[in-house]
Amino acid sequence: MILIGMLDSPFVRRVAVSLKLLAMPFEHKNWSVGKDFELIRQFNPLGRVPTLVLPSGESLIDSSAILDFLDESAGAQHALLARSGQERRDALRIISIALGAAEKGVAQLYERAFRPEEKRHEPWSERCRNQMHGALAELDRVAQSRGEDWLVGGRMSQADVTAVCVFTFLGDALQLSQSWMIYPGLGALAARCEALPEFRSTHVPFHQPERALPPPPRREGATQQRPG
Ligand SMILES: N[C@@H](CCC(=O)N[C@@H](CS)C(=O)NCC(=O)O)C(=O)O
Repeated sequence: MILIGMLDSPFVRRVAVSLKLLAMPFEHKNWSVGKDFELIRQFNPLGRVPTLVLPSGESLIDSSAILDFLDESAGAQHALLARSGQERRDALRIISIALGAAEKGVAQLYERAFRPEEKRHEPWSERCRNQMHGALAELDRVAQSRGEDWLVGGRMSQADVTAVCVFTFLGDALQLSQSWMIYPGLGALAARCEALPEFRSTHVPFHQPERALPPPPRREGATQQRPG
């Protein structure tokens, strides 16, 4: 299997961590949604990551669909998400809140990365920031209520993987240096997970994506953007 996308994306990373937890070997293509947009579009008409290419050549699109396939392949005993019942509902609630926080974080980043300065709209970014913090506060409340336990059930699940990938991403990408103090429950869970080899080997520094749109006219003395 080939996993397409940079690991600084929480969506890509939660798939990479899951592949490793499920002991499924894969090749990784570290392609950027900025500079490698056209290459990614050959496998995913949306030009988004993660995309998982199966040995048959079939491309799976969207992290949730990919994880669904991985769980099905792993079998119910190893799957990272319960198949039914309260545990599944609780995990899906946490995962949806975490993915929502990630989307709101990405929206803030793209406002900076893909929009010229004069077209940025601060009230929109402010709304995204509030939504992101609302989601993180709820995840933190759940984490604190679980104490030393995993977020759902008696073992690590997709809820933990996704919540931690998102929390670490937002801390790195939006420089939320205080995030471990503001969200101590999530911080403790992240510390526990990030120490594991599956997380350590997939943690990379955040790179701002390079704009995939036509570049703006060059200004005298303008500094060059780092490739994403
Ligand atoms: N719902 C998607 C979200 C994936 C996503 O937003 N990926 C970002 C990278 S962090 C992306 O591909 N951005 C490029 C774009 O949307 O144009 C998933 O869970 O896979």
